[in-house]
Amino acid sequence: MSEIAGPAAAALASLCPDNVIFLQSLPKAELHAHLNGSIPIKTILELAQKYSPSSPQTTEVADIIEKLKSGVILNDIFDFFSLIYTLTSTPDAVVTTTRAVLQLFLNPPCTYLELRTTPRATTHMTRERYLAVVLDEAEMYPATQAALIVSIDRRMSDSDLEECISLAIKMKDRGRRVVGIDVCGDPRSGDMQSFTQHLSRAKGAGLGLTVHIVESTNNTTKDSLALLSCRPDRLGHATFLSDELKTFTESEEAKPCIEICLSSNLLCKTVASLDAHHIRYYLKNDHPIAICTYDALPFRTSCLGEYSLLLAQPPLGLGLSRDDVARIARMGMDAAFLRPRD
Ligand code: 6MZ
Repeated sequence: MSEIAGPAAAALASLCPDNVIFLQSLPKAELHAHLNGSIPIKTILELAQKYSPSSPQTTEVADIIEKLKSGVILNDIFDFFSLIYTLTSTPDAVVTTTRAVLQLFLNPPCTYLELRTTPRATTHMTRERYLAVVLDEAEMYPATQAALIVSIDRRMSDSDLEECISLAIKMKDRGRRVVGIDVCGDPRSGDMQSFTQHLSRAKGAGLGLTVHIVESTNNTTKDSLALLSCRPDRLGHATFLSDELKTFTESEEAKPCIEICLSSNLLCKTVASLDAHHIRYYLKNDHPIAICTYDALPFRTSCLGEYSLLLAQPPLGLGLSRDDVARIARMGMDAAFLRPRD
């Protein structure tokens, strides 16, 4: 497992060995992890070397990794993804990254992983090939351990959306382990109204739906309402949920589970402190939540690290009881699209 740093590492280091064993022993689901945001440091450095030892990309990756190791937060995460994409444009590189990420999460402490990724066409592969390669790796694990969510990016055109949703449905219908659709990407882009017909089609075909929603102050209420109108099963972040959006979310018969990513919120400063974190609101209101890593690479975290933030005493953690942490872990398992315990 790649070493962690930042708030998650500090919380984990503050726990007594007994509490670490307790967290390790809890059945835990990782439901919000982006494949290309979760590549272990060792793997990304190897990929950079393989790409070309003396290329500017290799030097840039090495520089960024050094910065991440010393606790620097990336100013533009999308520039970072563009760089990663250069290194992972072949089927072989996708095999390497997927295998490494699955190992990262599924060597304990994580019990079940719903990995998400955006089907990417390059000069070396089609979107279909990309998805098939990722699925081949995920399906080496039992269905009770690993499944795939197909991400669609807010910047996608109508025809890209059509292609990605059709691929996800086709794969699922062929018995491949695609369990849901995610809407992700830069919240400043895209018109979510034009996404709704595609999302409804995916839901109608039996796929789960999760959407990034109000993760920053850049999201518009119009876009959020359009996404909520598709009745997502889960919501990514929901950090800046207005009263209007809260009413919408809480009136649902089955309340959508909120995917909470504590380290990312602290590091990106979308919450001022753990004390002010919206997780407290959801816990108080008995609203289902799941604890997730999001992008383990730039946020230097892990599943165990995120759970440590629940149990550690303030100011390093939320100071929750073991019973509360066990309840939260159960909520995460219950929110899985594949329902691994069924
Ligand atoms: C917004 C993010 C993200 O799909 O290529 N993604 N979108 N904000 C973030 N963090 C603050 N982290 C990841 O993984 C990378 C893609 O996931 C989304 C972006 O669309 C990014 O291109 P995959 O595996």
